[in-house]
Amino acid sequence: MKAVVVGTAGHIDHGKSALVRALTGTDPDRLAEEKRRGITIDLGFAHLDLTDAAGAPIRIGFVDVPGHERFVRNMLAGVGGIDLVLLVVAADESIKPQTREHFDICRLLGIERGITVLTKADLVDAETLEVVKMEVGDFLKGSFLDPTTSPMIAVSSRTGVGLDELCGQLARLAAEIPGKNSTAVFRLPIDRVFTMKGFGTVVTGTLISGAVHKEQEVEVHPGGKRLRVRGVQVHSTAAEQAIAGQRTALNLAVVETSELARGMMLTPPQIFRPTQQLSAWLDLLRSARPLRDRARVHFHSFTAETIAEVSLLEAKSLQPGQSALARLKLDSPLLLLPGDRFILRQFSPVITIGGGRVLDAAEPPRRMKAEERLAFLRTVAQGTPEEALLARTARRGADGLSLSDAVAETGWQLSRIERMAAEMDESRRLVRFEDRLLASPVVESLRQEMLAKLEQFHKANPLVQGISREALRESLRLREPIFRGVLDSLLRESKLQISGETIAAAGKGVVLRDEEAESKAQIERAFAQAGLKVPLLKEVLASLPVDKVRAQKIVTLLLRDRVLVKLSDELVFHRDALDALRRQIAAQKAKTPRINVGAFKDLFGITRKYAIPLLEYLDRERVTRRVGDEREIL
Ligand SMILES: Nc1nc2c(ncn2[C@@H]2O[C@H](COP(=O)(O)OP(=O)(O)OP(=O)(O)O)[C@@H](O)[C@H]2O)c(=O)[nH]1
Ligand SMILES: [Mg+2]
Repeated sequence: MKAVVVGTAGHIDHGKSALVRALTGTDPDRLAEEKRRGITIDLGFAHLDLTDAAGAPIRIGFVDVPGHERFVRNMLAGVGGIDLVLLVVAADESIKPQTREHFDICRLLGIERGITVLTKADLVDAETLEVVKMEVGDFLKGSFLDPTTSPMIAVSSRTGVGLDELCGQLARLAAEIPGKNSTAVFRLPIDRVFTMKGFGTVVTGTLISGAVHKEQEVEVHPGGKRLRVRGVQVHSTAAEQAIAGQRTALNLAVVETSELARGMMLTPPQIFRPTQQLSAWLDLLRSARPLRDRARVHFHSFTAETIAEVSLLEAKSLQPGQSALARLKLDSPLLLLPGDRFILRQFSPVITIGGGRVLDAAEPPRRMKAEERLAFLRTVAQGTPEEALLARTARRGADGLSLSDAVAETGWQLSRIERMAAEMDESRRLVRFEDRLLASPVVESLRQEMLAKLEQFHKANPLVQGISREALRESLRLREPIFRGVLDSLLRESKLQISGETIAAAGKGVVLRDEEAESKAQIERAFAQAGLKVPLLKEVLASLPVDKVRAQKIVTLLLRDRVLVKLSDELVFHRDALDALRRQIAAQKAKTPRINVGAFKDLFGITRKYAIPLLEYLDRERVTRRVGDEREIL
């Protein structure tokens, strides 16, 4: 059965409670003090079953609010979840201060549908009724209750006049109301806590989103306490579950009533965290005084209230009738989500001055610049849900937005976020890497960065086949799933290659190995064949198939391994050639124990340029010893 929640609104004594009783048979004023004083103090509840034009049943849950100016905060706790309002104006009094204030509150909360009910019609003559109708019609012009688009009905709760017409309009409007958001995670703002004999602790509220089941575990915000739902009642009837839009009572296991209070919110466990900082779109009423930056105000949202400090993000003050982006710092933490409406009341004297809509209640990334934050908030305020999700993803940069954070930031169900992400992945606006979402431009720059890192590595380490996976990940400072995702995307496009734990740029690793091995062999060969008549090092390097830097590296490696031996900046010999030299010199000793430079040159067929460094080398190696102009062979 479709369920719709209807709230009353209007000045004190204008007949709101009498109207609810006349419609439902239930007196919403349940407190002894209310009955004694004849006024409503706290919220009252009743329900009525109607059928729509097609004959389908509709259950109307009423939330009756107090009109007294001192109890506006109770009124605010009641109107948060309503679908439709009955703006009650007594025909014998017309518009009064709380008519205006309650009406302002309804507009600020974004309530879209309602009926204007002129009560106590039995107390005025037809002419007076017409005047009041005109007056009220003027007052409502251009609003969601404009009499040209929404009904205005004169009734008498005493005589019953107009009640049938009212029920007809209620059924018609209720049928028009779209089903509440059941694609969102369940949230129940608590409006009453009491003990029921034989049951224990019971909380009630208007379920603003999702569904809550019997035996489900719930979390209380703030505080984080976990409780089990022992029983569910919908509009006073036991049920297996309650769904968005229904007046809901939950019987909670093992909890003292003192641990729960109006203003707390129930949700599924381990999803949300209450916040003390939020960004919002603010609307200041025309009747309000200009709101200055840093003003302290009373903040009301659903059944909760606290004190907030307003930081205006675009100007030093906000003029009456204007709207602006703002950041609110709350005195106590509340669970709020984008789209939630709130009311602001002046600190003192306490009157309603404005309201607004939450845009973001998540901890914003620190590195965001002020103008980036404003752009983000504008996108969230005006964009489609897809654009908002994309903006939330983009602001997390290379960290990405985890799916669980996406749920916590939006209150949307995981399945909805996954579906949206899949569509946007398809249209290349974002990329999903395991449980994280990244904006496409971010992924593209990570891909470029990874390729640049590889290039850099190859340049600095020409002899190494590739960088180790871990070193590459650390140099990019990426989370594992994102690193893996970027790596895979480049691998799929053959922009890099992986062998075991080693990663190389495309072509680089393998080609590098071949070219270098080849070059190394070529150098060795060149020097081995040259014997002592070695070519100039720079000539050998120039003839190699690798660039100069890498050629130099290969030489360094050969020198380190003592395959080549360097005797001067220009002269490098192969180890075998030098060994042969030593053997020949040793053999020479038998013939002449001494040798001079000239004889040495002739013996090996080399020039002085080679002979001197070679003899000096032999001296160092203690193969020969210099004696005057000659060498003694040792
Ligand atoms: N004659 C007449 N009296 C009415 C009618 N409706 C309400 N009353 C009387 O007006 C007085 C106030 O009615 P309530 O229904 O308590 O008014 P209310 O708007 O709920 O007041 P608060 O909740 O305190 O803001 C009561 O004495 C009612 O009997 C009506 O249609 N005709
Ligand atoms: Mg009342």
